[in-house]
Amino acid sequence: MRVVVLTGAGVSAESGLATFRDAGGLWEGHDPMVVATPESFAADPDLVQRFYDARRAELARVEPNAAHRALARLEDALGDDLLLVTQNVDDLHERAGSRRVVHMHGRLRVAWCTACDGRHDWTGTLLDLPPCPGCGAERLRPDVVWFGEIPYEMERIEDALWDCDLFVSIGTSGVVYPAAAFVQYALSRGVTTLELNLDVSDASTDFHVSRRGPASELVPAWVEGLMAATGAGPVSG
Ligand code: BJW
Ligand code: ZN
Repeated sequence: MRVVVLTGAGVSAESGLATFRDAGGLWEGHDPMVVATPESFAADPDLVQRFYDARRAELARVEPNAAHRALARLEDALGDDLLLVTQNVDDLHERAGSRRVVHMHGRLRVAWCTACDGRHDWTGTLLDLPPCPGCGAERLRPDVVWFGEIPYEMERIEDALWDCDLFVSIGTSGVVYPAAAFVQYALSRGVTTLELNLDVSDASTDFHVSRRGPASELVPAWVEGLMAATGAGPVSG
């Protein structure tokens, strides 16, 4: 069985990372929906860099939760038949053991040089214009996808959606495109669709099945059920 899983901020909420649109999702009075644009960065780069510096630093203080770990177990069982697409810029899926992860909105721990187009692992601050390790230019920004920019690896994601048997959306509000359209794309291909979310989302009625509850409970239960139903166990070798 080929499965595509899409995760959003809700999968990392129980690790202690704030979501974007739930109560408490604001940062120092700034709406992330406003901060996350190239226009905001051009107008006030320090404000935007501080926003991402703070979130990058926070990653060192959080750990993957049971939902991340369950998805890593699912990859152990399904191997290449699972594609995990995340909108999250954190690295909690990888730290739980997932390897086939597409970060369609980029990664916090990577800096992108807009002078030479190089990408560099980054754990510290980007605020004081550190030089690019590749070309020396002081033009590093977080390697994240803002509104108006094109998400990463769209062709790979569309190919996987085109070819899967099951699409599962976990902890995302379903308001940001193109991810919000994946369920429609999957449905048009006759794919079975499942949503796991704490609450009703904008897209809940689109799914064949929509379950309510915390990701740390719903995801392990779904993964164990799927593995039992398909007889999938850890892939050896
Ligand atoms: C739990 C839980 C628990 C909580 N357990 N669940 C008009 C119409 C249609 C589209 C557009 C339009 N105007 C503009 C657009 C396009 C625009 C867009 O979608 N805008 C909308 C707002 C209208 N999109 C873009 O610009 C994108 N680019 C694009 O479209 O390019 C064109 C193109 C596409 C494809 C091919 C070719 C060309 C880019 C979008 C970039 C989004 N970037 C951000 C910031 C990333 C960096 C950062 O992290 O700061 O991505 S915005 C932000 O939203 C972030 C997230 O990944 C994304 C989605 O948020 P998410 O994950 O859903 O979080 P929340 O907070 O919204 O929801 C949390 C959910 O969890 C809730 O449902 C809770 O219930 C649940 N939950 N606790 C389970 N314990
Ligand atoms: Zn450079």
